[in-house]
Amino acid sequence: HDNISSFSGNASKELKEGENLAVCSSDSHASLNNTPTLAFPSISTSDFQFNLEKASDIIVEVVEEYVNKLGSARLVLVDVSHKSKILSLVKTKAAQKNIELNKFFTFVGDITKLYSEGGLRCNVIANAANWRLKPGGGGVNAAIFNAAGPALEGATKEQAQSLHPGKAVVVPLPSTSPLFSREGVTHVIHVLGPNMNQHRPNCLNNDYIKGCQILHEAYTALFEGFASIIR
Ligand code: AR6
Repeated sequence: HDNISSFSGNASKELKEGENLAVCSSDSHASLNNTPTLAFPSISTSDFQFNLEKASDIIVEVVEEYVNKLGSARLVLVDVSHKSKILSLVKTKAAQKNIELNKFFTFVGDITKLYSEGGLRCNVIANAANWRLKPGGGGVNAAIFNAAGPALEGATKEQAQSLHPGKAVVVPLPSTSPLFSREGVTHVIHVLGPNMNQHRPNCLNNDYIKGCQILHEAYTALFEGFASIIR
Protein backbone atom coordinates (compact mmCIF):
# COMPACT_ATOMS: atom_id res chain seq x y z
CA HIS A 1 0.00 0.00 0.00
CA ASP A 2 2.71 2.44 -0.86
CA ASN A 3 1.13 5.80 -1.14
CA ILE A 4 2.08 8.16 -3.89
CA SER A 5 0.88 11.47 -2.63
CA SER A 6 1.20 14.87 -4.09
CA PHE A 7 0.12 18.28 -2.97
CA SER A 8 -1.35 19.73 -6.11
CA GLY A 9 -3.85 17.76 -8.14
CA ASN A 10 -2.32 18.40 -11.54
CA ALA A 11 1.19 17.81 -10.31
CA SER A 12 0.32 14.28 -9.25
CA LYS A 13 -0.24 13.31 -12.87
CA GLU A 14 3.32 14.31 -13.64
CA LEU A 15 4.69 12.24 -10.80
CA LYS A 16 6.94 9.49 -11.93
CA GLU A 17 6.40 6.24 -10.17
CA GLY A 18 7.85 6.31 -6.68
CA GLU A 19 8.74 9.97 -6.86
CA ASN A 20 6.84 10.89 -3.78
CA LEU A 21 6.88 7.76 -1.78
CA ALA A 22 5.19 8.59 1.47
CA VAL A 23 5.03 5.09 2.78
CA CYS A 24 1.80 4.35 4.63
CA SER A 25 1.09 7.98 5.33
CA SER A 26 -2.63 8.09 4.74
CA ASP A 27 -5.17 8.47 7.48
CA SER A 28 -6.42 4.92 7.17
CA HIS A 29 -3.16 3.63 8.57
CA ALA A 30 -4.03 4.58 12.12
CA SER A 31 -0.96 3.07 13.75
CA LEU A 32 1.39 5.07 11.58
CA ASN A 33 -0.30 8.31 12.57
CA ASN A 34 1.43 7.92 15.89
CA THR A 35 4.81 7.04 14.46
CA PRO A 36 7.24 9.77 15.51
CA THR A 37 8.29 11.50 12.32
CA LEU A 38 10.78 14.28 11.66
CA ALA A 39 10.34 16.25 8.46
CA PHE A 40 13.40 18.30 7.53
CA PRO A 41 14.47 20.56 4.67
CA SER A 42 17.87 20.35 3.05
CA ILE A 43 19.93 22.61 5.30
CA SER A 44 22.09 25.28 3.61
CA THR A 45 21.52 24.26 -0.02
CA SER A 46 19.41 27.18 -1.19
CA ASP A 47 19.99 30.64 0.26
CA PHE A 48 23.28 29.48 1.85
CA GLN A 49 24.45 28.06 -1.52
CA PHE A 50 26.04 24.85 -0.24
CA ASN A 51 27.10 22.35 -2.94
CA LEU A 52 24.30 19.85 -3.60
CA GLU A 53 26.47 16.79 -4.28
CA LYS A 54 28.38 17.31 -1.04
CA ALA A 55 25.20 18.04 0.92
CA SER A 56 23.48 14.91 -0.40
CA ASP A 57 26.44 12.74 0.65
CA ILE A 58 26.28 14.19 4.15
CA ILE A 59 22.50 13.81 4.49
CA VAL A 60 22.64 10.14 3.50
CA GLU A 61 25.65 9.47 5.73
CA VAL A 62 24.05 10.94 8.86
CA VAL A 63 20.63 9.46 8.08
CA GLU A 64 22.23 6.03 7.74
CA GLU A 65 23.85 6.48 11.13
CA TYR A 66 20.58 7.48 12.80
CA VAL A 67 17.78 5.43 11.22
CA ASN A 68 18.46 2.43 13.39
CA LYS A 69 19.22 4.40 16.54
CA LEU A 70 15.76 5.99 16.23
CA GLY A 71 13.81 2.73 16.44
CA SER A 72 10.52 2.89 14.53
CA ALA A 73 10.69 6.68 14.09
CA ARG A 74 10.85 8.09 10.58
CA LEU A 75 12.98 10.75 8.91
CA VAL A 76 11.61 12.59 5.87
CA LEU A 77 13.55 14.97 3.64
CA VAL A 78 11.16 17.55 2.21
CA ASP A 79 11.39 20.04 -0.64
CA VAL A 80 8.81 22.12 -2.44
CA SER A 81 9.41 21.11 -6.03
CA HIS A 82 9.04 17.87 -7.96
CA LYS A 83 12.17 18.99 -9.78
CA SER A 84 14.20 19.26 -6.56
CA LYS A 85 17.78 18.25 -7.35
CA ILE A 86 18.63 17.57 -3.72
CA LEU A 87 15.67 15.17 -3.32
CA SER A 88 16.66 13.14 -6.36
CA LEU A 89 20.34 13.01 -5.35
CA VAL A 90 19.49 11.89 -1.83
CA LYS A 91 16.93 9.36 -3.02
CA THR A 92 19.44 7.74 -5.36
CA LYS A 93 22.20 7.63 -2.77
CA ALA A 94 19.90 6.32 -0.02
CA ALA A 95 18.74 3.53 -2.33
CA GLN A 96 22.37 2.58 -3.04
CA LYS A 97 22.94 2.19 0.69
CA ASN A 98 19.76 0.13 1.09
CA ILE A 99 18.30 2.46 3.70
CA GLU A 100 14.82 1.18 4.57
CA LEU A 101 12.08 3.18 2.85
CA ASN A 102 9.75 2.98 5.83
CA LYS A 103 12.39 4.68 8.01
CA PHE A 104 13.62 7.32 5.56
CA PHE A 105 12.06 8.77 2.42
CA THR A 106 11.77 11.99 0.45
CA PHE A 107 8.58 13.99 0.08
CA VAL A 108 7.53 16.86 -2.16
CA GLY A 109 5.49 19.56 -0.46
CA ASP A 110 5.43 22.61 1.76
CA ILE A 111 6.83 21.63 5.15
CA THR A 112 4.15 23.76 6.83
CA LYS A 113 1.31 21.80 5.16
CA LEU A 114 2.47 18.21 5.24
CA TYR A 115 -0.63 16.85 6.96
CA SER A 116 -3.32 19.20 5.64
CA GLU A 117 -2.23 18.99 2.02
CA GLY A 118 -0.09 15.86 1.88
CA GLY A 119 -1.68 13.53 4.43
CA LEU A 120 1.73 13.02 6.02
CA ARG A 121 1.79 13.21 9.82
CA CYS A 122 5.01 14.73 11.14
CA ASN A 123 5.09 15.60 14.82
CA VAL A 124 8.42 17.39 14.45
CA ILE A 125 9.66 19.68 11.69
CA ALA A 126 13.11 21.19 11.23
CA ASN A 127 13.85 24.74 10.14
CA ALA A 128 16.89 25.99 8.20
CA ALA A 129 17.25 28.99 10.49
CA ASN A 130 19.36 32.14 10.62
CA TRP A 131 21.77 32.79 13.51
CA ARG A 132 19.42 35.31 15.15
CA LEU A 133 16.53 32.82 15.11
CA LYS A 134 14.39 35.55 13.59
CA PRO A 135 11.32 35.27 11.34
CA GLY A 136 11.47 36.33 7.71
CA GLY A 137 14.47 36.17 5.41
CA GLY A 138 12.75 33.98 2.83
CA GLY A 139 13.08 30.24 2.27
CA VAL A 140 11.81 27.67 4.69
CA ASN A 141 12.52 29.94 7.69
CA ALA A 142 9.98 32.54 6.53
CA ALA A 143 7.45 29.82 5.66
CA ILE A 144 7.67 28.16 9.09
CA PHE A 145 7.55 31.38 11.12
CA ASN A 146 4.61 32.62 9.03
CA ALA A 147 2.65 29.41 9.34
CA ALA A 148 3.37 29.00 13.06
CA GLY A 149 2.33 32.54 13.97
CA PRO A 150 3.76 34.62 16.85
CA ALA A 151 3.64 31.63 19.21
CA LEU A 152 6.80 30.22 17.62
CA GLU A 153 8.79 33.42 18.03
CA GLY A 154 7.94 33.58 21.73
CA ALA A 155 8.63 29.88 22.32
CA THR A 156 11.94 30.14 20.43
CA LYS A 157 13.10 33.06 22.61
CA GLU A 158 12.50 30.95 25.71
CA GLN A 159 14.99 28.37 24.42
CA ALA A 160 17.73 30.48 22.81
CA GLN A 161 18.56 33.94 21.51
CA SER A 162 20.97 32.89 18.77
CA LEU A 163 22.60 29.84 17.21
CA HIS A 164 26.12 28.90 16.08
CA PRO A 165 26.61 27.18 12.72
CA GLY A 166 26.29 23.40 13.16
CA LYS A 167 23.98 23.70 16.18
CA ALA A 168 20.28 23.03 16.68
CA VAL A 169 17.69 24.06 19.25
CA VAL A 170 14.48 22.18 20.06
CA VAL A 171 11.42 24.38 20.54
CA PRO A 172 8.17 22.94 21.93
CA LEU A 173 5.35 24.51 19.92
CA PRO A 174 2.49 26.05 21.94
CA SER A 175 -0.89 24.47 21.17
CA THR A 176 -2.16 27.91 20.13
CA SER A 177 -0.03 27.72 16.99
CA PRO A 178 -1.89 26.78 13.80
CA LEU A 179 1.00 24.45 12.97
CA PHE A 180 0.13 22.54 16.14
CA SER A 181 -3.66 22.48 15.71
CA ARG A 182 -3.84 22.04 11.92
CA GLU A 183 -0.72 20.00 11.18
CA GLY A 184 -0.09 18.16 14.44
CA VAL A 185 3.41 19.61 14.86
CA THR A 186 4.49 19.55 18.51
CA HIS A 187 8.10 20.70 18.11
CA VAL A 188 10.16 22.81 15.73
CA ILE A 189 13.91 22.21 15.66
CA HIS A 190 15.87 25.21 14.40
CA VAL A 191 19.14 24.28 12.71
CA LEU A 192 21.85 26.66 11.54
CA GLY A 193 23.86 25.27 8.66
CA PRO A 194 27.15 26.40 7.10
CA ASN A 195 26.89 29.44 4.84
CA MET A 196 28.62 29.79 1.46
CA ASN A 197 26.72 32.96 0.46
CA GLN A 198 28.92 36.07 0.60
CA HIS A 199 25.90 38.22 1.34
CA ARG A 200 25.02 36.36 4.53
CA PRO A 201 26.79 36.32 7.93
CA ASN A 202 29.61 33.82 8.68
CA CYS A 203 30.41 33.09 5.04
CA LEU A 204 32.92 30.24 4.74
CA ASN A 205 34.26 31.47 1.36
CA ASN A 206 34.07 28.04 -0.25
CA ASP A 207 35.99 26.31 2.54
CA TYR A 208 34.30 22.92 2.09
CA ILE A 209 36.56 21.22 4.62
CA LYS A 210 34.99 23.36 7.31
CA GLY A 211 31.63 23.50 5.53
CA CYS A 212 31.23 19.72 5.38
CA GLN A 213 32.20 19.38 9.03
CA ILE A 214 29.63 21.96 10.03
CA LEU A 215 26.86 20.45 7.88
CA HIS A 216 27.60 17.00 9.35
CA GLU A 217 27.47 18.53 12.81
CA ALA A 218 24.18 20.29 11.97
CA TYR A 219 22.40 17.07 10.91
CA THR A 220 23.82 15.25 13.92
CA ALA A 221 22.49 18.00 16.21
CA LEU A 222 19.12 17.84 14.43
CA PHE A 223 18.71 14.07 14.77
CA GLU A 224 19.94 14.17 18.38
CA GLY A 225 17.31 16.83 19.06
CA PHE A 226 14.63 14.63 17.50
CA ALA A 227 15.86 11.64 19.53
CA SER A 228 15.58 13.69 22.72
CA ILE A 229 11.92 14.46 21.94
CA ILE A 230 10.85 10.88 21.26
CA ARG A 231 12.92 9.25 24.01
N1 AR6 B 1 8.81 23.67 2.52
C1 AR6 B 1 9.78 22.75 2.30
N2 AR6 B 1 11.01 23.08 1.86
C2 AR6 B 1 11.25 24.37 1.59
C3 AR6 B 1 10.27 25.39 1.78
C4 AR6 B 1 9.00 24.99 2.28
N3 AR6 B 1 8.02 25.85 2.50
N4 AR6 B 1 10.84 26.58 1.42
C5 AR6 B 1 12.09 26.32 1.02
N5 AR6 B 1 12.35 25.00 1.10
P1 AR6 B 1 16.63 27.82 2.52
P2 AR6 B 1 19.34 27.70 3.68
C6 AR6 B 1 13.61 24.28 0.81
O1 AR6 B 1 17.08 28.85 1.55
O2 AR6 B 1 19.95 27.44 2.35
C7 AR6 B 1 16.69 31.97 5.23
O3 AR6 B 1 16.52 33.26 4.77
C8 AR6 B 1 14.53 24.85 -0.24
O4 AR6 B 1 14.12 24.48 -1.56
O5 AR6 B 1 15.34 28.02 3.21
O6 AR6 B 1 19.79 26.88 4.86
C9 AR6 B 1 17.16 31.89 6.68
O7 AR6 B 1 16.72 33.02 7.42
C10 AR6 B 1 15.85 24.20 0.14
O8 AR6 B 1 15.91 22.87 -0.38
O9 AR6 B 1 17.73 27.58 3.70
C11 AR6 B 1 18.67 31.86 6.56
O10 AR6 B 1 19.21 33.15 6.57
C12 AR6 B 1 15.78 24.13 1.66
O11 AR6 B 1 14.40 24.34 1.99
C13 AR6 B 1 18.92 31.20 5.21
O12 AR6 B 1 17.72 31.36 4.45
C14 AR6 B 1 16.63 25.17 2.41
O13 AR6 B 1 16.59 26.40 1.74
C15 AR6 B 1 19.23 29.73 5.31
O14 AR6 B 1 19.56 29.24 4.03
